[in-house]
Amino acid sequence: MYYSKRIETMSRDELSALQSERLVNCVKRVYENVDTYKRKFDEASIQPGDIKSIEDISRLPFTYKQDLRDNYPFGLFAVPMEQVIRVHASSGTTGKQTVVGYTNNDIDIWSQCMARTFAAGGVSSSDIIHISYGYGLFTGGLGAHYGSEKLGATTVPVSVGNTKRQIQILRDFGCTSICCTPSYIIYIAETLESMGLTKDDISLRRGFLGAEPWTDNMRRSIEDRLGIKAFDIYGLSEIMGPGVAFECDEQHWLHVNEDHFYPEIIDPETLEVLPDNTEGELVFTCMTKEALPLIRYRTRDISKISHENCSCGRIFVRMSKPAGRTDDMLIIRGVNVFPSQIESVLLEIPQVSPYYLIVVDRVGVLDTIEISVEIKEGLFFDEVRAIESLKKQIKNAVESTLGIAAQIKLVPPRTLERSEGKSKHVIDNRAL
Ligand code: DLL
Repeated sequence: MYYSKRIETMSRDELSALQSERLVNCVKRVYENVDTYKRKFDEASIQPGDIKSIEDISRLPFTYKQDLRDNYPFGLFAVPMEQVIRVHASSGTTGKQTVVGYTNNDIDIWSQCMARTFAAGGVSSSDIIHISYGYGLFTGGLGAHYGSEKLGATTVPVSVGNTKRQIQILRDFGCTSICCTPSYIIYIAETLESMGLTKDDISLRRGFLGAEPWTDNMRRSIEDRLGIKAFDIYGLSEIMGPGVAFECDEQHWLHVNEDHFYPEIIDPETLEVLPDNTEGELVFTCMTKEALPLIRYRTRDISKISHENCSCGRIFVRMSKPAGRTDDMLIIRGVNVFPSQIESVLLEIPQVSPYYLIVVDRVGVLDTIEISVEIKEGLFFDEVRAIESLKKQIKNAVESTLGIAAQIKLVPPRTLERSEGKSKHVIDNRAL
């Protein structure tokens, strides 16, 4: 199903023409209204008139998270404050919050992008959408909320917390779709089971899960456990919030809302733009945003893009499930390791749950890595031999995938911290 079929299925030539027109306008707007961009363009000896089509985009300078911090809170806004009707902020782990703003039109486009996301997953106005992303400065709750209303679905603004009450609402209201992080839906499934209920006691059919990396293995396990189809949704506050990219029925890579956000993949070292199917850092340009139109924003997210046709008929380019962030990558004894790789390994092992915590430390000059893994309910924790052999199995699997030796610690069910929003999988004591 489409929300805006004409746009989502237009020809590549038509789309390029639209992108060119939008980019040319956007570059002019930022040059005239945002001091930082005027300076960046002048330094790069680029005048707005030099940008004539979307092909010229690679001539433009990049924008960094630091630019938002340096201009905290509203310094990169391209419109006067009386036109800004909403702000959100993302906390991040270091430094000041990043503040983002929206005009009336920006909120309308954001809602459309989220409505496309829901429609692509088969949701219509007859569905009831339960929203468990946080409401507030985080973009998840209100982003999904406005999209659900735009589509005409019945919107249930639950926000995070009180999981038992969430389950009661899911049951009593007959909610058919849910929006939350992948880690929170696993916690919901676990709580449902601990209440003596099964997936047959709720009416959920679809989940729109995102805001953190998750693997296809995790998707399969969520789908089986809750009897739903689970769609990945991607976005970031700086560009808009959820709704930058979404999965269609194929569940294979995410379509970027390419009429509004132009994606590029670059090599983070050489800054060169990379061809299709090559992994690198995602960069976005917001061609239609009014309040905060960022140019070539370096997301730090690692992905690849493909222009291959999709059987769903959408023209929009697809990005692979983000594998993590360049700043999440752990370098352990010189080997690059992403938490998502460890998660993939663990999910192949039926005796363990998807909860894990990676602790990295340094003893002398040597990095150490310990992975605490929760075993599944019902396993006998007192059988020493079984435990030792499970530990060995995990250790070997991690070693053969990542090429590094890790200490494995098995912990009883329900002992690692649960998260209602984005989960934290890594403690790196080396940085302390
Ligand atoms: O997390 C927006 C969002 C809300 C997306 C709800 C999807 C659903 P921020 O808090 O600014 O915004 O965090 C953005 O989260 O740069 C990625 O590193 C990560 N991220 C978001 N979605 C995904 C995903 C929201 N589907 C940062 N897969 C991004 C992997 C994701 N990482």
